[in-house]
Amino acid sequence: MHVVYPGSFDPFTNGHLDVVRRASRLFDKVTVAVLHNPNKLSSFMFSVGERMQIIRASVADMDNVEVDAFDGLLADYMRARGARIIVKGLRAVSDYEYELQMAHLNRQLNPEVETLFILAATRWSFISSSMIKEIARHGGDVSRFVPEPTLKALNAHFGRSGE
Ligand code: COD
Repeated sequence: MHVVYPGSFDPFTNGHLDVVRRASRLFDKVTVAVLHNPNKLSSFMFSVGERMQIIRASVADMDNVEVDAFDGLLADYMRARGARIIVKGLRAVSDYEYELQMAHLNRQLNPEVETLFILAATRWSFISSSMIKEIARHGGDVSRFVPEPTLKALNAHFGRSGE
């Protein structure tokens, strides 16, 4: 079965990587779908191309994982790809309300689609992309929270050597 794991991934963290790995063990094919937000007001740190590159390098050891980009509605992207399962990660109750709303709306927009939730690994359940950016922005060490390609990209973004 083909599943789609959508997100902003700005940037890709060990929490995201863990969800991809768990999904890749459960399903035949996993598409990591990166939100391409053409809205110029969007505050993504990394371009969609950079985010895709980081993810591709991070998931290179998993044969059944591909990386793609989408814009517009996820429900339409699912239709276009002929995929019926959205995979999401859940960290805490606070994620649940937002994810529940999106899952119901996506089902309304595309009744063929089901959303499945994978529980975050305990050790990564407190990580979010926004916290990683904040720590990195202030010079903190995020190396244990993100894959190597993300670390390199953050160092490059902030003009650090990465040593
Ligand atoms: N451990 C496990 N899972 C995690 C972790 C972690 N540490 N951190 C994040 N996750 C999960 C999130 O819960 C989420 O499921 C996924 O990983 C991606 O997270 P983010 O933060 O990178 O991505 P989001 O939440 O900003 O992505 C939102 C979407 C892009 C999925 C959403 O905005 C969307 O579908 N947009 C398209 C427009 C659309 O269709 N809108 C209507 C929806 S009803």
